[in-house]
Amino acid sequence: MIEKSLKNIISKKSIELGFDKIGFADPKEDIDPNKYLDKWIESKYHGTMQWMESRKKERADIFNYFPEVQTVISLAFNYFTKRSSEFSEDYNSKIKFSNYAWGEDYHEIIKKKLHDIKNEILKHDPSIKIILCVDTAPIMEKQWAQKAGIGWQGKNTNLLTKELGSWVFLAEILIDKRLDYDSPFEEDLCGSCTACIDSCPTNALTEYKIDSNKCISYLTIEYREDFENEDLHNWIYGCDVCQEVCPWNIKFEKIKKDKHFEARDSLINFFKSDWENLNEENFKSSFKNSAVKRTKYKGLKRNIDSLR
Ligand code: B12
Ligand code: SF4
Ligand code: SF4
Repeated sequence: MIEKSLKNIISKKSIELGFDKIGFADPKEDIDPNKYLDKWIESKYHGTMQWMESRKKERADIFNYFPEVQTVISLAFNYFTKRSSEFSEDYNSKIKFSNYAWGEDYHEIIKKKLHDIKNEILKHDPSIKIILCVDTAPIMEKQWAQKAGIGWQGKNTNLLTKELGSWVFLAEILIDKRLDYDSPFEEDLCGSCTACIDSCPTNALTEYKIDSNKCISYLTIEYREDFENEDLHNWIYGCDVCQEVCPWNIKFEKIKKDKHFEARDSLINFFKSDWENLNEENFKSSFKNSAVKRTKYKGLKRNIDSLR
């Protein structure tokens, strides 16, 4: 039986919590008919991200992750407050720091919001089984967002929305209850544009495909070894180039009024003073509750030291 009122309850709560888009997908949708995930891993495009390989079966088939799932609820949260290039210009700095990581760790902020929606669902029906996902769960979030009607996957491989461009975090609520499904987003609105591919400083992109080994985001955040001769093009954490050049972002990006995602004071201070003064102690205090913890002090220092 399709439950009618719960979809409205969830949608209403998500808007109240600041989510910008929501959609409901059928888990039986085939998210990767051409087996691109297998091909991507066979090509070693995941680099040293072993976790992409080890949980491949779950990523490719959501029923291997949550066998009882009946609805995939996909959510998008706009985090855009400013462009990294403008932020650097403000401080006359050549250093660039990806805008998704300026404020609080989105994993924690978004997860809290998902918990609030979960409580609302349980108030309605305490028997519903629920799994909350944001980034780290072994599911393909962009593909589910497309199936839920939120947007399309562009040539830079990010999920783009018509209303806000690609500056959105994705999250999901998986439930063992059948709700009304939305239609997938079927259009590809990239058209003949290739701006992201042409602008990627390391040629990490071919159409709809990324080689992580070449991607600055991967190198600065996920790659743990010492660098040999990598050129980070002044990025010390993440990279926004393929999003900054995208015409959909240029036209539709909207500033989100959310203090959690604005640049934290310590980051502003580093830009005002000098990144070379970063030490283990001020790293710990400055990046508390920040996604930047992922690189640890050693990683961020390596990135800074490798700038040319
Ligand atoms: C691994 C990973 C990375 C890796 C690999 C990136 C990637 N594109 O996969 C690295 C470390 C490089 C990375 C970087 C970034 N990431 Co990341 N990442 C992930 C993660 C954990 C898994 C993604 C995944 O499954 N990749 C596997 C490959 C196979 O997937 P895919 O690229 O989507 O592949 C599809 C297409 O390429 C297509 N395809 C492949 N070949 C071909 C050929 C043809 C002809 C066609 C038509 C299609 C096609 O089919 C594939 C399968 O559907 C997700 C979270 C999650 N659980 O989903 C976040 C996620 C994708 N990342 C995110 C973000 C924000 C970023 C960065 C913007 C951060 C930054 N500013 O530095 C960059 C963007 C770099 C980029 N251009 O993609 C967001 C993206 C939000 C959005 N709007 O899309 C996510 C969803 C996290 C979140 N919860 O918000 N990331
Ligand atoms: S994040 Fe930067 S390096 Fe990675 S694909 Fe986009 S432009 Fe290229
Ligand atoms: S820059 Fe152009 S090709 Fe790349 S994602 Fe945006 S619209 Fe698509």
